[in-house]
Order: sequence, then structure tokens, then C-alpha cells
Amino acid sequence: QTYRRFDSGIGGLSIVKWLKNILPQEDIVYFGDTARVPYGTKSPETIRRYAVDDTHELLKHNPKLIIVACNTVSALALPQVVQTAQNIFVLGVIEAGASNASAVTKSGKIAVIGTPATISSRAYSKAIKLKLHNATVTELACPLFVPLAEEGLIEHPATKLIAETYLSQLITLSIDTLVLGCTHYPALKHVIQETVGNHIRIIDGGEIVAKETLNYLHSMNLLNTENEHPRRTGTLKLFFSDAPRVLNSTMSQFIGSTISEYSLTSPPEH
Ligand code: DGN
Repeated sequence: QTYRRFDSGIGGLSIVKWLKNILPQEDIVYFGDTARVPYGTKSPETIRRYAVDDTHELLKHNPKLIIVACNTVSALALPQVVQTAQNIFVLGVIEAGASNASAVTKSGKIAVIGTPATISSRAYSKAIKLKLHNATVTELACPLFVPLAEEGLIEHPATKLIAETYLSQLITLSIDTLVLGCTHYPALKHVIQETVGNHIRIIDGGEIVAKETLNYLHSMNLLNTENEHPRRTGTLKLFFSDAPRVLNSTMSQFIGSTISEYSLTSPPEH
């Protein structure tokens, strides 16, 4: 048995990195819909249709649970994924980032950055305010961060300039917590932190989702042979609906280890 995750491209690999870290004994199947990326600039109807297709694709692998490793899909199409997955447990990334931000903020002033679709859905504001009624949530779309991360322009001056352009307005708002509401953004965490200043706590939902996955598998008694010696090493299978146009080195950077192979599937339309 394996558990599955999907992203509209390669962004969800930043969550795979945390899963491999926290659950090294589990088998992971990743599906990136590179044929139809990006999702973050598409309409809610299209994103929901794609999310249903992606879920069908993952169900073929008989998963223990499905992680929606994409904020855009978590924000706009989680109910559709849950409905399609039927009795398979589904974890989204918004809830994880929102609870963590609500737990760590001291001033109650939180900012969230994400794709235009995630930000217009106001999913983070809603989720944070459910946990912390008097929170002030500022949501900001940073669309250029996705291509910059995919191009591997991590330390480039252009990235720094764009980060300053987007994030300077946050500096006057005296926020103390910033949520990375897109799975591509952890790749740019360093430049984002440098731009907003070290006094602001940056939340990467990937770590929380991986911990929630561990809790769920543990509570359901579904963890892979915890006590086996030597502990088994889980497998990682990567599927994409089209050859990813990013370099293997960029994918390796997202995932934190070298990617040697991946498979292509036919586009997931039903
Ligand atoms: N990484 C996806 C997210 O977390 O929203 C967005 C990817 C995209 O649409 N390009």
C-alpha cells in the first residue's frame, strides 16, 4: 500500500521532501499534471474538473490516503477530491498551514502568499479566522514566484527584485507570520525571508502536512512496519502527464535529493 499526492506540476515535490524525511519507510506515488500546468491562473470550474481527473489517476494505485500537494487545488477543489476519493482519506495543505499560522502568531497579524486562484478564493483567510477569530489576514498573489522557482532562479537578482516588489507592502503591516501558500514557494524561502526580515516567522505547510500524515497513519494503524530492523526504505514513484519542462536538477532541489527517473502517463481526462 502506498500513499499518493498530486500537484499541478512539480510544486508538490516540496511536500514529498518532508514526507521522505518524516515517513522514510512509506511508499510514495506522486502525480504532477505537467500537461495542464499551471492551475493557479485558471478558473475554479477548470481547476475542479482537473482535480477530479487527478484523483481518478491516483486511485488506480490503491492508496492509503491522498495528499493534495497543491494549494490551488486544496483551496478550490477539496470537496470534489474528497467526493471522488470516496472512502480514502484526503489531506489538503490549506488547513495545515492555517492551523500552524494561528498557533504560532503572537500579534494575530498574518500574511499569506499564493497563486492568484488561491488568493482570490480567500480560503486561507476563512480557515485562519475559524481558528483565530480576531486574526488580521492579508492575502497577496505572487504569480511570478512559480516560474522563477521552476527556472531554478533561486539566488538570482531578478528574484530578489520581484520579491521586494511583491512583499514590500507587507513590511508596513507589522505582520509576525507569513504563510507560503503555494508549494513552489519553499524553493524561494531564503530570498523571501531575507526580504521580509528575520523577525517574521515563515510557515511551510509541507512540514505540517507530513506530520499530520504521520498522525493519521499512526492512529489508523497503517504505518509501514515501524519496528522492523533494519527499517525498510519506502519507494518513490513519480508520474507526470507530460515531460516536465524543468531541469532534473530543479526537481532535485525541490525534493532535496537526486531524481533519477520518472514515468509519463497519458493525460488524465475521463
Ligand atoms: N504549486 C501550486 C500551488 O501550491 O498552488 C501552484 C502551481 C501552479 O499552478 N503553477
